[in-house]
Amino acid sequence: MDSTPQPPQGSPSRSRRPRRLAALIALPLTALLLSGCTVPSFGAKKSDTVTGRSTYQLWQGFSIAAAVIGGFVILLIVIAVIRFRAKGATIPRQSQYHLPLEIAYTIIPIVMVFVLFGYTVVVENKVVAEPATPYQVSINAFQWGWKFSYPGTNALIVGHTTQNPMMLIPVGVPVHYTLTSTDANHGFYVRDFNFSRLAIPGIKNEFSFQAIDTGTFNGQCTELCGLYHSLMYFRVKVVTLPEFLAWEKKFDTPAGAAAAQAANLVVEQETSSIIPTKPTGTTGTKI
Ligand SMILES: [Cu+2]
Repeated sequence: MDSTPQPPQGSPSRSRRPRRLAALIALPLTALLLSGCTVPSFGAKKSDTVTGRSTYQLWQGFSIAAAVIGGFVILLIVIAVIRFRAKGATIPRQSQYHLPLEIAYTIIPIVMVFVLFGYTVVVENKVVAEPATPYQVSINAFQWGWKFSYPGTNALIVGHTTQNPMMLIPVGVPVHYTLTSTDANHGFYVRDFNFSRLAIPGIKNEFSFQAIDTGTFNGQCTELCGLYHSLMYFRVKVVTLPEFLAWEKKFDTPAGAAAAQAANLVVEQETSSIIPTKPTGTTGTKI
């Protein structure tokens, strides 16, 4: 007769335990890998503007908080599943109406929501702050293009479906923007700036941001606004302040004024068209 002690029925043998533990660890790690989650950015861009970086840090904080809380909840579930799994007909000790515990799990989430809300308000206030600055850009969205004008100067950039316009701004100084729409709702979005605002007919949206690095960044319309919405691209070129001022001055010459006039004509043609036709050729002002 075999006298080897047998493990109790329903509990894994000693040799199976390490494998089960490895599977338990591997499962969430595999899910994390398959999700394509990048650390420490959590899929966001670091941003090339001062306020965009605040938004990025807020996103990181939210993601870390969510990971910690999610991990804690999963841990509790796994402990409950393993420790209190069915062992015959015995029901585990019930602990409902445990007042201190119920107070704790009501108050702790409320505190967490207030903390996250507080951090959000601080960052929102930074994003919507309007520092005094002499550098201004008026952005007008239309079906299907963008017009960037610079109040107090003759500088003007217009582009549409066949020609993506380039908005020029200086680095290291805050720039104030007003955003309007001529016809439908449009979305002004620059991914590298972590920034998006709606352009709504009859509404003047205002905001500011300060670019950190020079370079060229892609932007696009993010609000489905009609037939050629998918072609409403633009670029933002960040240059040094002397370069920016020299560029603005170019528009003070007769040639610059003529280019601006031609650019305005493009907007009139585009917005007066009732039946949309895809424009051809290269009109508009390029730098
Ligand atoms: Cu659009």
